[in-house]
Amino acid sequence: MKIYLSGSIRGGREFQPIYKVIYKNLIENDHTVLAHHVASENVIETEKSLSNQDIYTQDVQWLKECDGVIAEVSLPSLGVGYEIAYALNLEKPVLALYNEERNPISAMILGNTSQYIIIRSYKQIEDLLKHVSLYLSKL
Ligand code: 6IA
Repeated sequence: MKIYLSGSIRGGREFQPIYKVIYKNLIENDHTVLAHHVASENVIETEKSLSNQDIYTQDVQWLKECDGVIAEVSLPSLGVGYEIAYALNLEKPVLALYNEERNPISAMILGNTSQYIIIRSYKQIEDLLKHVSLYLSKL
């Protein structure tokens, strides 16, 4: 499956190690990860040469191509929120994950009634990976 991995970049990089865990899990299970740069330690450095418009155009193309979106929403990020809304409008299944100690998460996510979004909290990495695995098994 082609999975779009959505996580905060300019909204803060505190959760990058978590994005990397999700990325590695997806690769180990033979999925293709689109927008994998969110998992990279050096995204801000390595993507410096891209314009904002290049980034937007590429990411929207990947959202159209993907089979589903896994979004880590513990940090408030305009880009992640935008990507979730964009994917839901395309009727792509979205899994939104957040660390349960990071409340409050936006009501626009927690209160979202779309049939295409699943919202799950996690405490440990093991819980997060269980949510990922269950989501993927239903795609
Ligand atoms: O608002 P944010 O930057 O936190 O939005 C993060 C989301 O937007 C991610 O899920 C990405 O898919 C997308 N995004 C934002 N910035 C980039 C980027 N380079 N490259 C690819 N996707 C991005 C940013 C580099 C820049 C800081 C020099």
